[in-house]
Amino acid sequence: MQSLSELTISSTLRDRFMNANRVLVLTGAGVSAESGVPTFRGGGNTAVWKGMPFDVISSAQMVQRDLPAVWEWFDYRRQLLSTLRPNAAHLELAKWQSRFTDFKLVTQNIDGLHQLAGSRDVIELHGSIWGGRCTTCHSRHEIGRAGERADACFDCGDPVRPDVVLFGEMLPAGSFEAAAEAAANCELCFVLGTSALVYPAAALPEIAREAGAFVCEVDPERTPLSDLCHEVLTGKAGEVLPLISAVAAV
Ligand code: BJW
Repeated sequence: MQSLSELTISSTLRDRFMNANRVLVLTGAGVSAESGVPTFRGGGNTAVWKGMPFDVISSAQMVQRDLPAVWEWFDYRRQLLSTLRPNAAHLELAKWQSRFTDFKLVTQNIDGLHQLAGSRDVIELHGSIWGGRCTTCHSRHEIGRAGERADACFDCGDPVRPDVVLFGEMLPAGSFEAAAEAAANCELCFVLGTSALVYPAAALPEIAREAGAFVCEVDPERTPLSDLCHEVLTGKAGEVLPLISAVAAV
């Protein structure tokens, strides 16, 4: 990884950043890493819970087979999250929303840290850890910061599961469509802290690029999207984003 002092923000990116009206940002787990939230992948590692890889415990099959175990994993992560704060990347993105005429923040993260930093109208493609939904009637149940949650649905009494999107499950109605429309219409697209392995989220920068947007990735590691990007800034989001703002302020 380049050191921050070696990182060059091109004059093209600076000009695009200064002049863009329509900006789309796609974030992934790496944006919350500096807050202390573990990523799923990266550095050759895979997140594991009690010996189970995350894609086993965070799967639709596990919800069917052992819902209490799934809740245990999500309760543990909510407890951790309740002690964590937004980092410099979340705070910078919250500032960007008033900088551009049309700013859309799309996240794969379920942690709610963008909203805690002050971002509004965030499109949460993979749901929220702060919600549950009924396995039968799909009623939604908010989970408070203190962690209190219902095991049984208030409406029909059937089991409640985490309101997140697991592999093979559909994204929340309309969320990808809204994100894809923003991608097709943006002039500048940032891809931040995602391994870009999970679809359909990883298709958004492809849509933006195809529609003529300038695409910039910020990540300490290269990803399958790096070659598609006009600019790749190798570094941590919490360090690089403030630098982009600073360069554009000069
Ligand atoms: C830093 C950093 C720092 C570190 N600063 N960066 C097309 C092709 C192939 C497959 C499919 C396809 N379309 C659909 C699929 C199937 C599947 C899929 O994509 N599979 C692939 C993995 C092969 N997709 C789905 O199933 C999706 N549903 C769907 O498509 O429905 C339609 C459908 C239904 C039925 C049949 C067919 C179609 C749903 C995907 C749901 C993903 N869910 C999870 C779990 C959520 C719950 C939980 O949290 O437990 O979402 S999986 C996990 O991965 C989580 C994340 O949101 C997601 C993405 O991970 P992300 O954010 O990229 O994190 P990491 O850890 O992978 O990467 C971190 C990055 O940060 C790294 O690059 C680091 O270097 C970097 N980093 N520090 C900046 N400081």
